[in-house]
Amino acid sequence: MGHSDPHAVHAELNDGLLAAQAVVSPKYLYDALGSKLFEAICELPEYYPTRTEAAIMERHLADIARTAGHGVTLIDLGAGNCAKAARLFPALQPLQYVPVDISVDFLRDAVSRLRQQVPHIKMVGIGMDFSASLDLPDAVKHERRLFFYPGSSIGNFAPEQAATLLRRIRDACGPDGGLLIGVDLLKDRQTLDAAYDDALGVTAAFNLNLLRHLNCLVGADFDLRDWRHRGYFNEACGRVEMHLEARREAHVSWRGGRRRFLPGERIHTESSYKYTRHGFLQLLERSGFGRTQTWTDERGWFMVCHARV
Ligand code: AVI
Repeated sequence: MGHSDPHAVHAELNDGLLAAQAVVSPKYLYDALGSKLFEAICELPEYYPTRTEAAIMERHLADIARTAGHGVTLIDLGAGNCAKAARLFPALQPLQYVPVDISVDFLRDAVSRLRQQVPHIKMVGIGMDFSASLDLPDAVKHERRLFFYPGSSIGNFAPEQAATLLRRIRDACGPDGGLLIGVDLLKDRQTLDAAYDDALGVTAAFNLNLLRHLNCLVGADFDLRDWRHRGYFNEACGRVEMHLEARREAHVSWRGGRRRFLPGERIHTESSYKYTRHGFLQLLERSGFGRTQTWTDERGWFMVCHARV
């Protein structure tokens, strides 16, 4: 397992914090505590994507496995606790499992637990920021590859960046490989607002924890009590947005920089794009995928899609 380059991390965060509209990439939401808070979000009644996707996968598992093909190397992008991929194992019977995640310690624990439960599947955990590069180790390169990108994490990229990542996946999966991806679909505002601003405040804690992570990554001195969570659907942009909003004037410094935030000023921490079925299939096509198959739930809230070149 590896680590992201600390200089690149510092440069990216410094630029984002100093931008006219301050912005921090959502990948920094996932330190060890952030990954645990995200697990808790997935249990919330308001956060429908995880359970809706799981229900689609469970209901259509045999069909999905038949479409994707057995005996593949399963490359799990943003694997987290590896639970979603593990549910595919019985039907898919992968030869090799390669979980990839930026949160290295969290991944290491998950992989060592999973190894004990499923000792017959070879596992290679990779700590990597795959939004920057998908350069996989040689051991992983030669088998038939199925990329697995569930949870609508693709929605956390703007459509152009999403197309870049999808093209990178297409190049890495080769002519006989494929991509199994979960995508959240556009729906009513009330449902979306509640999913990203839950009554218990877990999403607020998840968002605010980003500031703790920044304190640690770049030696910043954010006081979490100066900030509040905002999460809502921006219909014009077809995305849910998360921001951290200054409750009062806040002076923040970090290694190599500082900034004064005025009351009400925001740091944009995440966008979560929602697609129509047609819109996402077009994005796949633009990214070089030709043959696609989709599965959805009765309400049409979420879509699971298999795509090959
Ligand atoms: C990981 N990702 C797809 C989640 C989402 O829905 O955009 C992250 C999340 N943010 C707030 N709640 C969940």
